[in-house]
Amino acid sequence: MTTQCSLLVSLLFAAGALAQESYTLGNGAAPSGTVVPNATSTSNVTSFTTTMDITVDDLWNLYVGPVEIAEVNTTVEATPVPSADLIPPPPHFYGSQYMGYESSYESELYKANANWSFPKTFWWGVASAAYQVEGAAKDEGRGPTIWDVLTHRVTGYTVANQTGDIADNQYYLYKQDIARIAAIGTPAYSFSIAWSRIFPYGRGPVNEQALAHYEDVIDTCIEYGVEPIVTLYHWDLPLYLQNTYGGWLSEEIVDDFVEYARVVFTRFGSKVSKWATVNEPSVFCGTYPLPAGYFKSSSIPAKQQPFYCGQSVLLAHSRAYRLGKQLMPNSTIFFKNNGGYKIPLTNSTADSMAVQRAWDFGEGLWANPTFLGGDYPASVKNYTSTFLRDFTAAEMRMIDGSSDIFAHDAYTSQFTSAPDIGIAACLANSSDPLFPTCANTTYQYPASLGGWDLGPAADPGSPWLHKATDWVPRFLHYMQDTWKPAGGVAVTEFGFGEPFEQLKTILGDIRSDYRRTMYYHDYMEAILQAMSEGVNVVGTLGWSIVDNLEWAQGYTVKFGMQYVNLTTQERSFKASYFEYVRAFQVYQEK
Ligand code: GBH
Repeated sequence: MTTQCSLLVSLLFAAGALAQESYTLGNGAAPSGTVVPNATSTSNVTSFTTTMDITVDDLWNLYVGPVEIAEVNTTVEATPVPSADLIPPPPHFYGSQYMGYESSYESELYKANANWSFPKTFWWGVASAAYQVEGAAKDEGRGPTIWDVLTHRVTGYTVANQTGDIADNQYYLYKQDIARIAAIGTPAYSFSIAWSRIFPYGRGPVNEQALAHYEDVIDTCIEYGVEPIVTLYHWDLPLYLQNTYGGWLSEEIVDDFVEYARVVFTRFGSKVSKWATVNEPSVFCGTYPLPAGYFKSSSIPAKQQPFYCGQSVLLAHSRAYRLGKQLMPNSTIFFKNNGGYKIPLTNSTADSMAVQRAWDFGEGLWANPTFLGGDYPASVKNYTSTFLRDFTAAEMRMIDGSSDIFAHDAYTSQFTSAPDIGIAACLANSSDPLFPTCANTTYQYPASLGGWDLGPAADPGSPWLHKATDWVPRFLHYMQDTWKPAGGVAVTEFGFGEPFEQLKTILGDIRSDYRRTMYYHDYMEAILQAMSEGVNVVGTLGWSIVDNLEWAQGYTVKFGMQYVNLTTQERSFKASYFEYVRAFQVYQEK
């Protein structure tokens, strides 16, 4: 790309050298014109602010530095999946019963549960996200994102400073990945598009090469009979937008996001009918404030930043939704919410109040505006109205009803309770670590009940995740009863980080992922049960198609239903993948 964009920068020079980590970005008044930063040594720290024209290469060089390059860096054609790769584990290998079967031992008693079924229209598949699987960090015009900076520059942000530079190299290996999931019988693949591939600066010039790339990913899915489900934003914010106006902290992002959505919807709208705008706003808004010193700084108090982000997200999502429905009237458009089922730790009034606050500041922050009238839950509003502007009546109308389904990344559950000091005392102290939610969580029963985990723990690198599938039917009822989504509930991510999987060296051991298999087995039963009780569950997406960059955990926690040998990039199906597929083989109407 030869185009340049202007960036307003404050450069801070430390004595002796231009340490790339040491500059800060500010928003002071700036002289215009191009000023080339000059790194001559001075005895004092000085700073100046300027506007300079900056190329995508400049962005990489200044803010990220060199990236690793994969050996394979052109698109690879698929080869047939060997039939030996598609042999499921022996039936009783796990000691588990087939779903809903009355006995796992006597074959004549194998009988599916007559009350359970998935309708033909139920959609299901596996999921991924661009930065976690693609690699090809700088290739074909991709602009840097905040995650390139976090992984490359912020020491210790990820385990062993691991990056997504190469990851699973899916940018070049997608044909094989799609062929494999088709071969095992997966009808849908949910992936995200990297905003900074389409718009290297997040705004401005469009990169046709990236559009052509994703077009081929989509066409390849269709060719293999796999429905493409596309997410526009899975946390990989174009760096330029962060450094120009603070990214999601500014409502300026709304126009840029909607323009990005317009380009992608227009290009792919005839081929893709299920779209997620944003993935898990609680999580990416929760990453604000970003680490100091690497990005444009903000004067917004730290605890308020996630809510400024949230305001922008609700506006950006709902406007993109309205545009999407105009361009693609038959599409299903939604955002992906996230959070665990909140179980009151005790039956005290304080704990049930804490549970409500946890729903409000977790799912409700996004779901109440979207499904219940356009505004925040009262407890949230009570806090945010002290610093955020109100939505206008027109904005509330735009936000209300802006999701066709309730899409939830519903991995786990947690016990929820009032803070030890009480909710009122927590609310009175804005520096309390639990403020402003003022609810505590734990994964253990109280000591009086033995202190047991509510279910088996995932890898210690994912302490937030326990297998809590017993609670899934209630969770699904809760979502339907609370937010009453017209188009039903979809579990758009669920999965399990098999404990210590990264330590295993024998492929057979890795593939025999007992706990993850049990997780999928029991989770699918829980969904079938909830459906038989009247919950309108419409789809599921298992996380993940392959082991990938687990954000701060790097490659040390594995969520893949396929193992990836990161040296050879070879993939292998794990037992859990077969178990997930089997739920549909047994229960989906033909
Ligand atoms: C999903 O989030 C993501 O969409 C996906 O990218 C990711 O790979 C997958 O989960 C597996 O983790 O470490 O205690 O601060 C799931 C919801 C919310 C779970 C944030 C981890 C951090 C908890 N995530 N949470 S903690």
